[in-house]
Amino acid sequence: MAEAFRGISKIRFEGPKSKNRLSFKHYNPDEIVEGKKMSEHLRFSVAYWHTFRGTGADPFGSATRTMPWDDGSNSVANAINRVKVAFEFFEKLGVNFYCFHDRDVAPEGETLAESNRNLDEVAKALKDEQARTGVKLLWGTANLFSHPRYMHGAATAPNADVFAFAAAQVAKAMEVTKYLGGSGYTFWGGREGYKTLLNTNIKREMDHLGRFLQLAVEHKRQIGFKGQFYIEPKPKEPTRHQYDSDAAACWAFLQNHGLTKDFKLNIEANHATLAGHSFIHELQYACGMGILGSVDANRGDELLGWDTDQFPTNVLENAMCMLTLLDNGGFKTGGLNFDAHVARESTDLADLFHAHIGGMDAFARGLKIAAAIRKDGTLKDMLKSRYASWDKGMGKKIETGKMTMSDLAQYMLKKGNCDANESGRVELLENIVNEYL
Ligand code: XLS
Ligand code: NI
Ligand code: NI
Repeated sequence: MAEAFRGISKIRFEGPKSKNRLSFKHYNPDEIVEGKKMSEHLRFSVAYWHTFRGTGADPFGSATRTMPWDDGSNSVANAINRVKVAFEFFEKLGVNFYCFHDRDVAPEGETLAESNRNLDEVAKALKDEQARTGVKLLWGTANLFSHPRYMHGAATAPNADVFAFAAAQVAKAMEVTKYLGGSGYTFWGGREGYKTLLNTNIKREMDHLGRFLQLAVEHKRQIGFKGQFYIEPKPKEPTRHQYDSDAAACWAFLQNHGLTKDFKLNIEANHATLAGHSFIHELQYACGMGILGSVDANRGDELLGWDTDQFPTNVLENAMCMLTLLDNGGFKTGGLNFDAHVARESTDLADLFHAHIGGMDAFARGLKIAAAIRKDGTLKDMLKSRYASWDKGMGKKIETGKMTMSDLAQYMLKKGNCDANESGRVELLENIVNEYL
């Protein structure tokens, strides 16, 4: 096949002084940070749907990008051709992972059987390209939101047949993910929510979603798929309310349905801000509960209320993300998946490279900053000192369950009063972080 990205060769690390815009200034895959290669810390992944199926179309206008290799048809041959282009891109960019939905890679047929056959054919091509390049599948997923049959929901649809169709689709997508050696499988419930409560039975729908995920766990065991399951929280869009609205809602849901052992979360930056939280809040909440699995690395727009899926170029935010990850042992099965698209007006093929290079460099800087903050140790020491009263004496007795409420009343009656705590030192902490940027 002819080269798709002519004139663009392998993107290399050239350091911060390089004037070559198609090079990495900070991402140096083999550089060791805290005893591990940068590439192993960051585990970058390209999102097939944005980078190879995104056209620039939005609700107000049509496609702006033409992909010279795409013949515009819905054929399997076109899909297979696209696979080759995608792997040329992964190789030139130097990412080790990619993610896809079933319908991104292969066309939907007239019947489920035809769709499955299409997917099998494309999966063969994906497998060949993986073998040729060494690029791996970070996670697979099923698109349970684009087809009109899912307009009322998939697992939470009011029609049981739609639930059954969605189950069949997930079973197949999971089998293909296994066939491709994927390290994970993601559930993002784009339409698992509602438009109006006037036609919605919340309890029944959420129980159906719980049942759906239990069936997925059973199927996973049956087929011997060893990858990690993730739920990706998002509060709204396209639905008015999505049940998996944030990390805390997911944690409650997993507990209610006996799913805590089988699921971790895939935290997306822009979904956190849509939920009214910071990206770092969602990461730290998930880490606190022991359920951080993977990250959809992107960025929202403070002025807009929807998922703008911009590339993650905010160095401070990326540094805080990497600090959280390093403090919690880093990725096991997950990675940083660029669930991001170029702007509608970015129409050069090279823009796809610039976008990813920007995200990768900004995360490489974030990693180095996080490692420097950890090496210095001041933040950690200050955090420890803030909770020092719990490490000894009364605090320790309370934490280990040795005190009753009347014991505490007695203790305080005797003591008479108490101070608040040492200063929270909010501004000083912020200044310390800035010292490393
Ligand atoms: C949409 C989601 C989606 C998931 C995968 O907002 O981010 O792209 O990552 O279904
Ligand atoms: Ni996402
Ligand atoms: Ni998203």
